[in-house]
Amino acid sequence: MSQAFHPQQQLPQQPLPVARAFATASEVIEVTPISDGHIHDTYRCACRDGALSILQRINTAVFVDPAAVMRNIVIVLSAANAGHRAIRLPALIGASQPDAALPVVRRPDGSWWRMWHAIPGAVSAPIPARPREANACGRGFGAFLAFTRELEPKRLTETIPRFHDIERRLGELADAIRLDPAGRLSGVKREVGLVEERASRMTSYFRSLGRIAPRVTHNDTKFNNILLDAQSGEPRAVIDLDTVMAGYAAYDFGDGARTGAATAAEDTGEPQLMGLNRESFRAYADGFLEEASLSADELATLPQATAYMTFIMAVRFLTDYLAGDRYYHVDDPEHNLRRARAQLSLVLALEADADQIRAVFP
Ligand code: GN1
Ligand code: MG
Repeated sequence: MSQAFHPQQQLPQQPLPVARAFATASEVIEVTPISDGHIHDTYRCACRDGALSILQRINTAVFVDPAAVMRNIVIVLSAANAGHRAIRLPALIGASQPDAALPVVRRPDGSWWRMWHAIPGAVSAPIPARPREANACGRGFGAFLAFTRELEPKRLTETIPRFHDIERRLGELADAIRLDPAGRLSGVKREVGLVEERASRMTSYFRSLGRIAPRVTHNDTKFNNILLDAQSGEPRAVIDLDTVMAGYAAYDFGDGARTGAATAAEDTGEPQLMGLNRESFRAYADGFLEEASLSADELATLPQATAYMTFIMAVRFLTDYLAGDRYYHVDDPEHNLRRARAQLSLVLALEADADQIRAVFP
């Protein structure tokens, strides 16, 4: 186990009593941890009537204004209930004794918890994905953008400021390099060099996005944030609404392709196996464009979007590695380094495939 610092872990909480403070139709009888996400603590809850729900302790070190996160989600869900959507969103279960306007349970130790209905028969897509799953993923995230089109981005709070702004992320990397708080810099000279060589190009790309009107985007379109129907493989639901806020279509397109058209997992220990599955990429892009109906200006940003999102994740993982694993959950002390290396391998592969990528777009 790593010695990573996770502020939440200092205050162990029993999830079962918290789960029972939500208004489930019948009593929660079993709570099991799920280790999928990198941010929150997540549990699957089984109820006496057989229903399943998902309990999450919100990571308030990452989301310092959890009320704003929940307000954003409530706005997005009520817009979803109002209609025009081809994609389902998960539904929240409120507290049985709501102490506030928000569907959360707050504990005296300062922790914030929320609960979702599980979506029966829906599964996350495997990684690496086959073209068919990549296409479903593209359609699902594309449909999400089509649905949020009507939502005014100013209604949502920017819960993590400058989330996909590479200038912010490069600044944080520079701080980590200067301070080297965990004494890990000497082992990552090559990775730092790869980042530095690309920094100004990525910054120009980011600045060019500023010429487009922001819209409401999901901002965390990792492949496992879409659920597919276990039988038909059709996109069923888009989950993880924490970072839904103003952004650009390029963010959602790029992060979905980063994870859904890659040949290996985000944290593969064999970065030489990481690359672009061209067939999955084409299938993903076709699905996304079929549903999203983007403007010509937005379309023009997509060929570089996957490399941009992959690069920003490389920078963030490398920064967290240098910082001593303070942000992402890690399985071991090398985990963030594996993630950073795998993402950098993918950046190199995307550069090598730039012509083929460009040819996918109209
Ligand atoms: C985090 O919540 P999760 O695990 O889907 C992160 C994303 C990264 C992702 C990398 C709030 O996403 O930005 O792309 O890890 N979320 C936050 O796997 O930082
Ligand atoms: Mg997330």
